[in-house]
Amino acid sequence: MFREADTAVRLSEYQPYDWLVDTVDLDFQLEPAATRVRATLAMRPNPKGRNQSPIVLDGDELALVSLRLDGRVLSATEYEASASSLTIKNPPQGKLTLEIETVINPSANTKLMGLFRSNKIYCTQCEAEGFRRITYFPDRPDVLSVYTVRIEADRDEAPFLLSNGNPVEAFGIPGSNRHYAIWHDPHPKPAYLFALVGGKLDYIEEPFKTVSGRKVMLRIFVDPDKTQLAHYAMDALKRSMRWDEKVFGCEYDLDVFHIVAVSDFNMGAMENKGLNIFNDKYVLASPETATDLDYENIEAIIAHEYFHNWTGNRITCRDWFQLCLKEGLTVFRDQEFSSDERSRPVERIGDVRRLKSFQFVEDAGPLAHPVRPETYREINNFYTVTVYEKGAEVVRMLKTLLGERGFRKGMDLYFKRHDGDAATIEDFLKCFADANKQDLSQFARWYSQAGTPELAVRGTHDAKARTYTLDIEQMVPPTPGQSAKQPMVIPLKLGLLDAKGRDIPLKDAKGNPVRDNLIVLDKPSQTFVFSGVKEKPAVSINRGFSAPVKISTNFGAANLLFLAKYDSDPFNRYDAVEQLAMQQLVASARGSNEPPAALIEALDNALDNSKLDDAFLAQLFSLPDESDIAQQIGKNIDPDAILVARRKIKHDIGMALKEKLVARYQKLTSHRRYSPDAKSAGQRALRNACLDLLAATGDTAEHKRAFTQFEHADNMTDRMAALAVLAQYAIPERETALAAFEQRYRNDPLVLDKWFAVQARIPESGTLDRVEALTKHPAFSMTNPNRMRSLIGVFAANPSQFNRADGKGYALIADTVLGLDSKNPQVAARLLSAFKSWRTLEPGRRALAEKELNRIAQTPGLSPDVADIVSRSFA
Ligand code: 0A1
Ligand code: ZN
Repeated sequence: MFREADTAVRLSEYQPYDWLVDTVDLDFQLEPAATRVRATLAMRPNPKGRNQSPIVLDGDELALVSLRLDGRVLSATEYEASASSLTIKNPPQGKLTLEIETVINPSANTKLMGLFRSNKIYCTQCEAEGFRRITYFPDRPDVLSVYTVRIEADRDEAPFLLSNGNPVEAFGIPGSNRHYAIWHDPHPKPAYLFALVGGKLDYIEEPFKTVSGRKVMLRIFVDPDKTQLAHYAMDALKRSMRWDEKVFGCEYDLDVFHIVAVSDFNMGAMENKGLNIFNDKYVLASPETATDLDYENIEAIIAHEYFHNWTGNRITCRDWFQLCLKEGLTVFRDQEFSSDERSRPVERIGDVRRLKSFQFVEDAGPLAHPVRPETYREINNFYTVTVYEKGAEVVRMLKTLLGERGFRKGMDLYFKRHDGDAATIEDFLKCFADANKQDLSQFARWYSQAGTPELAVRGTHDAKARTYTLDIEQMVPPTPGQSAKQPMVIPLKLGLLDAKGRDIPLKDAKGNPVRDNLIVLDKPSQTFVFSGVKEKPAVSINRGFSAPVKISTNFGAANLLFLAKYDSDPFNRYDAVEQLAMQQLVASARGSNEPPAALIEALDNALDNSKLDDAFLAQLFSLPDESDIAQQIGKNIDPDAILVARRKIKHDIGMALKEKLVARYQKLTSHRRYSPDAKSAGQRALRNACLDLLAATGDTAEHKRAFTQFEHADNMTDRMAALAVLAQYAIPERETALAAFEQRYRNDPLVLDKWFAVQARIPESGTLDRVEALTKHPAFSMTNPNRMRSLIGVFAANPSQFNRADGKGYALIADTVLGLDSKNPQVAARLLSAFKSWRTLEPGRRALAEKELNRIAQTPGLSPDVADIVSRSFA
């Protein structure tokens, strides 16, 4: 049923590859169903490898057409070829040239890995192990080569032919309707960064001059009629390039930088050297079709892929266990970019919300794994929130511990020491240790120990001694394969507030100032004494979410309300409101009828505070999600009770603050032209948060308000927000609005995705039938990842409907996973991970979920991707 345990790949078994591949020459004859690939590899024995070894190359669904070594056709006894590997048994142990010819079928490639066609555009995806679906090759990130690529194709079918690096030449082929282009990438790279694109495209271009004065041409290629939608992405690209020069000293290193947007793509985007390929969702935008969140995501993903040019491409990973080396670091870099471009506190709140909503859940369930896993059976399943988001938090902690300058010194050394390398986490950490003369060996546990650390904090004030004492215990919960844990290094920023809400200068027991208001835990239990504290202070701990941990304290509810009103740290001020809401929601889900007085007081107070900006207030006014509440409850979860509790609290807030919310809604009604900038987006976010709470009062006039906004909106953000509000209520306006939306956008797949998603999210028992009916909609396609995720993926994340008490939600997802598995296992496996919290459910639902997981597990012929997730789900 599953792959045998011994097919697992282990970090501890890393061996360098026995051969070096100095250059790779690729020659593509593009044809929709039979593309011929000729690969010429200049190889020599790796001095760091074993002597006298055969050449073993990876393949995946490949058929060998011909094979030569140093120009000579090899006889059948000299090699062994299968769909998944090619072995040259006794190669000469010196420099040699291998010429390999394969034929592949891009049109039949539904896995969207290797060379495939999306909307008639040829394109590739090679990370992590897709290059082996193009030609036989040592498909591992520590084999670096210089690539030259010749692409030939029909001139009409594929007027544009692109690959990595710089263009060398492009000509028509006389006497035929074919043409070709040659590309050369001077930077040695692993095969996963190879890319090719061919098709009918159009582009926008802008020149860019790097700090040192080099001229680069930037181009974004899109479907021929979509160029006007690519300008925001271009703007984000130029800002990213400038920012990376300024903040990290990283300059671009080729003559061109190309981005191509395609509509069938498994992930968000891919950082192929000089030729980034994007899911078009993260390139195309106009006020009419994209929301503020879309603009924000486009900016962040354009930046992320661009930043990979240094963190990922110039310095790549030795093996896939080191994935966080490029991903955690690059997410940290894109988060910093967004913080500098927008509002730092608001970005931090958003990043932490996502971390807690998704990564904390992963870390608490059967799929938990370290930021750097030590074993895997399918690497595709490790592109996770833990590797990416927790990986970024670890880099952030490093910066907190070393300070701004110490961090930059470490990064500078990393770029200097490892440029051109395939590096490890040890290499990375050593740069920070060396540059700062610090021992980071205990800190390294963040990479090897899974699970979210839990802190129990007790504070005591001694009025006589004028001291405040914090006793802190840390515990890392057991996770699959890791029962006992070692103490972690945990940087906690904190503040003590006096009765007027002012920060008391922090001094240690000896009266010395506490640097950066930072304490560092590194033992199971520790005591910190602060002196000169006359009165019992309010305590603000883990400011800015300086460590990704869960904290329980004895500070009490009054402390929270105080922080909500006065904390100088914006993140903790937000977090105090969030905690007040959470306490209320959890109590209510457990049957309490206590009105949310403290929460309403905090929100009321915030509305009156003219110093708080709109985007920040919008965060305060958007309550924890149902799944966040479930996570807090932790076990025996009844999603219906949570839904009721959340609705009730929204109703109570809407009623209590009605006048102020109406006033704010009206004040924020703007007649200016739409602009996606952070300030305008913040105004819209707050206005739409007010609308949502007002509608929660159940007042028909408020539902009308939402419908009016829907009808008169001049931008997608406001239109979509109104539709999302209406969708929560079984009222005639909902169906009217949904029909109008469909009519208006029926030819725009990316916008219809929003329409699918808003319906899949409806928290009503009719949603299952609605979703099933929508799978028959002409615009829906099971094999397009964006469509699939918008409808089925969003349904799987609808807590009350996926977790229906009759188990039909689980059955729908299981059926979809099984139906999709043979076509696109990567997307199927990701959908299956919706079951990751099944053990926390109340017994009835738990049994139903388990039944579906068993049904999947017992299905013969599962892909490695789905087999891996389903087997680990039982941990
Ligand atoms: N390196 C990309 C993520 C990515 C990974 C695998 C893919 O295969 C389908 C595609 C993209 C990033 O971090 O953006
Ligand atoms: Zn990335």
